Amino acid sequence: MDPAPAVTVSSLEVFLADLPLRESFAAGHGTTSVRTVTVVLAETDVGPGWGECSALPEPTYTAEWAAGAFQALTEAGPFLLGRPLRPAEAGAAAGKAGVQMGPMARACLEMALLDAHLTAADRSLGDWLGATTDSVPAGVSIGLDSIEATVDRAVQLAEDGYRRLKVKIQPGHDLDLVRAIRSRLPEVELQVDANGTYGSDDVDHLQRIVEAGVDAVEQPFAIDCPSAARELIERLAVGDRESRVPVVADEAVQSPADYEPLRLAGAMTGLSIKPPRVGGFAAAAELHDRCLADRLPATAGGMLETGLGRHALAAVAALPGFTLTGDLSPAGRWLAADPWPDLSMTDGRLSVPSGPGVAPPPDRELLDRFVRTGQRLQEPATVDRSRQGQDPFGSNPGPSS
Ligand code: OSB
Ligand code: MG
Repeated sequence: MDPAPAVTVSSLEVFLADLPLRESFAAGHGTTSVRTVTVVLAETDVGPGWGECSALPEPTYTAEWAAGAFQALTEAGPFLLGRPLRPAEAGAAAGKAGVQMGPMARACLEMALLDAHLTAADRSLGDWLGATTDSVPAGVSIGLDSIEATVDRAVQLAEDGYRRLKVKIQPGHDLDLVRAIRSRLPEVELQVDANGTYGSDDVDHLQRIVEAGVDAVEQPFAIDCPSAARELIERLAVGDRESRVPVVADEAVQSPADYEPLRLAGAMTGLSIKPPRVGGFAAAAELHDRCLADRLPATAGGMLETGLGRHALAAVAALPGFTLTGDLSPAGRWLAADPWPDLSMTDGRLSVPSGPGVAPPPDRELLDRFVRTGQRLQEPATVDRSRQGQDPFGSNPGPSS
């Protein structure tokens, strides 16, 4: 992966859109009922590029949320216009100018600038990243629900062709659920994701859950509980290394800098790489390379993205270190309406996008229909720091329609 060249942004549009979900998605960290999402359109010297910010509607999963990211990106905009910026450095450039953004907002800027560059260069994201396959096995996440409903859903999704199911668990809703799924689906690759809801007293119990037939455990313990993760990993260290059930870090790794301390503490034996959570594609590729060097299995994690983010995820998942099946389902698994073209699934696999850029552009009319608010930042920009602290939506002109 060569560093993408700098592009110069002439205008940045930031949108906050409320996309309908097919069903609520409940997890240990909270419930998402409408997929409010922040997206940007950067007009650059080489053409337009789109970026998606994966922050959820509320700050439940990590500290970022969609409307906060909307404000951060809107405030960052004026500092980004009219000068050459490498995609992976745009967020840091805004930070130096005094607008600090979380990893998901920074990743959104990187995606938009990289999309502009790759589209102009007629190159796909997978090609730029160094993808080694043209299709990836499909995996799907299942939110918290009753045992009966979850088992029915699991059976249906396995029939649809999904190779891996990732089931959300939380204390009091775990062992019986895993046993019920296993009795109906003895062969399926089964992962559980607790979103950090267990504590250091739960190591025995988690071991029992794993022994009921789980192939990977994602973020069982709270981020500030690495010693419990280490203890569980020690319990699971039986047999040869390759066949051990990995304890996968998700929320615990929010930048490449989080990786080495956690690995050295013996607190992770697998990593969910979500480009937005770790600050973008360059950061995700760096983490991927470390996983490969350390023989730590990686999985490509989803964030209930639109087709744009899902195109990106499928490209990232085509790197060779992703040996655990990821959250690789089409956006339509969650979204009832989506301005972006979706991925399609054939025989339990998704093709890695091969078209130019990150994804094809959205249907603007459909996007406008769901946009709650939008801001267009254009040169010559007057940087007015006194705007800080004001209601970011107060003087909003709304979407163009
Ligand atoms: O913990 O992996 C998670 C979605 C939103 C926030 C956190 C998580 C998830 C998922 C992935 O489980 C669902 C998907 O995008 O398919
Ligand atoms: Mg997770």
